Amino acid sequence: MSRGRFITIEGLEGAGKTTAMAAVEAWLQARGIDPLMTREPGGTPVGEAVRGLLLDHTYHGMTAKAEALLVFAARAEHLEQVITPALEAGRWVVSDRFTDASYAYQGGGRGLGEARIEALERWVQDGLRPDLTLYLDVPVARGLERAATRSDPDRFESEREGFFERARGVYRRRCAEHPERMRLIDASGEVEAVRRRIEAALALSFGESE
Ligand code: T5A
Repeated sequence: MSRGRFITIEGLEGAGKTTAMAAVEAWLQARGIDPLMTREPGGTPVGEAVRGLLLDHTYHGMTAKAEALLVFAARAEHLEQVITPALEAGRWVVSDRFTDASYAYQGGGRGLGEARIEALERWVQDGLRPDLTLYLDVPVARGLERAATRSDPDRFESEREGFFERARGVYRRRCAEHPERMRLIDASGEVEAVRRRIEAALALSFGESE
């Protein structure tokens, strides 16, 4: 049996990842593929508990290193218990965020730098990378404006714009550095236009599955 494919969706707050997840799922289902839809941080009982810690305002002063280690602790659990077994069983997996978010938020936003994230990635992932990453790019102010329609901002959503500008810079740079895997999708327009761009990127990568 051939290994399944691994797709990840990335973007700043309010980029439209929720909408993109639904578009990717529908595109795959229309081609007879039943993907496993999951998210990070999360996807397992331990991962969801870690997500609670990461998003909770109570832990406002959490150190950058602790934050990075928690994110990767959740990812280790997610990989061993959910992602790797599914891929090995031939199932396609779609994750709302993965390691590019650690490069952007902890490496860029928190200033830990690329090398530390790379070291954790090597240790925890043992060579596993997504087959395709769709990065939804929106100007920081527009994303935050969209996210602000929710009543209760989480610990990350309460960060200043500079944090998100650094994270966006890392995402955009990574798209340029990894063109074989990462696609930058302009997500600043209407939902329908963004959906069409996502479908075009999927067709380009997995055209043979159509
Ligand atoms: N994190 C995560 C790290 O720091 N390191 C890591 O390694 C990982 C994996 C939680 C946090 O964890 C951090 C980053 C995050 O801050 P999350 O819940 O996935 O991760 O992150 P959020 O960004 O908070 O999720 P959001 O729900 O805010 O973002 P979405 O999913 O991109 O936004 P969405 O789709 O809900 O859209 C927000 C609003 O905008 C509207 C929607 O209807 C909605 O109201 N909208 C649009 N409006 C106009 N035009 C469009 N094209 C629109 N698309 C969406």
